[in-house]
Amino acid sequence: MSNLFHQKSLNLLSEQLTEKGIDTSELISKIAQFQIAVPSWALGAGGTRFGRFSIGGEPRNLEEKLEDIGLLAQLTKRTDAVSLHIPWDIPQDTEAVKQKAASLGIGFDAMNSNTFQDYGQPLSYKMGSLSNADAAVRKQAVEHNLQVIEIGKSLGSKGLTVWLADGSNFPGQAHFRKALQWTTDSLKEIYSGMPSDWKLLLEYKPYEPNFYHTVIPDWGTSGLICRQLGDRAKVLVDLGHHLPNTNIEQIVATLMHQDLLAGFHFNDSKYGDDDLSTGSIKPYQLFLIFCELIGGAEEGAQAWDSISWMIDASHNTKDPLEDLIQALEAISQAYAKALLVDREKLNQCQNEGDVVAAQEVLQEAFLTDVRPLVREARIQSGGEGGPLAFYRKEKIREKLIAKRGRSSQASGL
Ligand code: LRH
Ligand code: MN
Ligand code: MN
Repeated sequence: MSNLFHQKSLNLLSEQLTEKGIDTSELISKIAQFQIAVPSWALGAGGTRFGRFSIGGEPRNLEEKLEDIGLLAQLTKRTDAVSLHIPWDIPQDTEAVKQKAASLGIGFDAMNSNTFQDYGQPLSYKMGSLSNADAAVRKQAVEHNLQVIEIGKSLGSKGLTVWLADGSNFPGQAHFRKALQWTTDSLKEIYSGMPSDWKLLLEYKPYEPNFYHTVIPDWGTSGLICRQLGDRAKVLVDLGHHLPNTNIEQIVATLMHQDLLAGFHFNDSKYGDDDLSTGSIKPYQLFLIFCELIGGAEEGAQAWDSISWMIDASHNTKDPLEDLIQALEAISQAYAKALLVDREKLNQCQNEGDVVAAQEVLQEAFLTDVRPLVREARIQSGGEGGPLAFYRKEKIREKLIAKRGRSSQASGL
């Protein structure tokens, strides 16, 4: 897209928004400030337990993962942090990793522990980790999380994300109440091992890898546990971790109302935990989620800054960097559209029971083409107007393949 075309569309949109009493420059600066962390496991092709097909030029180590995120940051200006996963990303030389990240302008978002795989540790997690009937396995899993906290401390992270695969595949296999209690007790130990300025982000997921019962299947169970841990334990909403048609925006509103929302793992889903690109399936849902977030923050339910933002996706068929560019764009668009909602009018419609007008308010915002605003925010921050076009024009993947090889595989899902 030419610069002239961009300017023309931006001017037209600014005029329309000004007529509605919306300050365009304020919007642009809000969009520009919104930063979303990238997980270390999103940089390679994967996300499947079946065949894995390298895209070529995948990062071979943590330093190269940081380089990829640095590149994304440079092009999009929408990300400034990486979320590391242990043991996939154990830093060999912490100081060197910190320096490398700092030189690229990348910080360390929440750390992720892993007690859902066996990777050479003494006791197996086959029958669960924090919920395991064997106290020795629970102890090992707690200690792993405490080690992850230590690694995170040395890097300057301020959070621990826990996702558990714990559950059972057949009726009778597990004792529901005991499994929940053991999980809660284990998490209490982990929580008390966190520095006082850290938060614990507790994910939930209805099914997979267990298909009969999952110990933390939903936001309610996660919230119940968090309540027993302390104020710094909150619920992490991964968009893909819901049964089809779940009203996620309502979950977000309820969690904010209870000061229990830790943050997001952005992705999209058709059936289940598909880890599809954010906004590729249900962009309207994403917009409605942002409406609740903005409303909740403005009305004082929970501060905007207390919420963590991260992408959690992994693909087998797309160039991961191109996918991340698309995801960052989709998130920015949903946010920008939600900022356009006339909240006062919406409130009035709600109070008066004007259902039709309430829908109009939302549609008016959602159907606005906000791409010129998102593009302008990127340009003003020093990024590329069209990062995807730039990436392709500069043949960045080809350059990465030349440097790292055609069959390199990043550690991850
Ligand atoms: C599994 C999962 C989870 C992440 C973890 C690394 O569903 O995607 O959401 O946090 O893997
Ligand atoms: Mn997740
Ligand atoms: Mn997931």
